[in-house]
Amino acid sequence: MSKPKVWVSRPFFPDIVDRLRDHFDVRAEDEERPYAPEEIAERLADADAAIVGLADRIDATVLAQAPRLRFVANLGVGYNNLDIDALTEAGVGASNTPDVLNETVADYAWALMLAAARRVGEAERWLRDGQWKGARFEGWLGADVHGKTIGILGMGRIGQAIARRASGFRSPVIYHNRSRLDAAIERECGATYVDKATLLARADHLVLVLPYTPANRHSIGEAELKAMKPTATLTNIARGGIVDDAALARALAEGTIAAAALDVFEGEPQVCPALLGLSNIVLSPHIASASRDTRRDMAALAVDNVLAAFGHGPHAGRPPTILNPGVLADAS
Ligand code: 8YV
Repeated sequence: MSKPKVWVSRPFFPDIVDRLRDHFDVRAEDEERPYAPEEIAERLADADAAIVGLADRIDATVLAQAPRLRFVANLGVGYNNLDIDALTEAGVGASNTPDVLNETVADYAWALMLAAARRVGEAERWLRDGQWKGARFEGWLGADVHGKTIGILGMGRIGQAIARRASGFRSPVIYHNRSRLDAAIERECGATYVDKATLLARADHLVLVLPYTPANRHSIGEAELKAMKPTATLTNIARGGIVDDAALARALAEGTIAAAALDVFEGEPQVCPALLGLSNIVLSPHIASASRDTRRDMAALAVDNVLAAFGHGPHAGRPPTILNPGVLADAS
């Protein structure tokens, strides 16, 4: 009997992809690029499973052309590229990669927050540019992070990991989230719940960790930036589109807030040109989860989900991080 087919939409750790080969006929791309919907549909036409990334949109139109598809594993915790309702409707299971990246992403949120506050990127560019001619006692003044109020918008598991790190900096943490955390978790993270207006007004360093939904688009725009302290920094490691990038560029140019750091952009890999011209912003190409160990863990989790969905591996029959488990119940 021929093996089921799995499409792997980007190259990653060959030893991890190889774990699929005993059970699947693997079609793995050897180039990482965004695929047009027609290209995805063409690749899924005879696929039973797929491992995709955030640039690969799987929606009802694609699914209508993928009659054999039973499972899609997303290489990321955020899954706004997947239409979960359409997948469920089509009887296709879907998984993401939660938890394995929490600590790595939290480390990076602090790296960006510190870099924005202490002007690391700007100072490095200046030095490399040969401009360091002598010391200036009053040069390069940035903002402290220790002892300052850290604000977190979106308090899931990554937000909580960011909050826990604040105790070493003796920084109080305030947060806002759709739903308030249990008191025990608040205590463990040292975080105090506030409404969004208070969060914006009181945070010295605001970090965004919201999942992307259409309702969250431009959660931080002109009005929210104006509500922040002029000395504050803003860090976005969540999703492009949560911040109105054009409004942020204006706010940074006009001194509405002091500095920002973005790892994600609306329409990435395109970056709002107005941001590129500013010195008081740190920009990185969506790398918050990119430590060697964590990217391997994410890849392994995606592979485990696919294997499990087809009855293989230690989780046979129970994909460990399935997003729509009802699909399996319906299939059994
Ligand atoms: C990406 C992320 O998955 O997990 C997420 O939601 O945004 C990242 O970890 C990563 O950039 C791989 O595309």
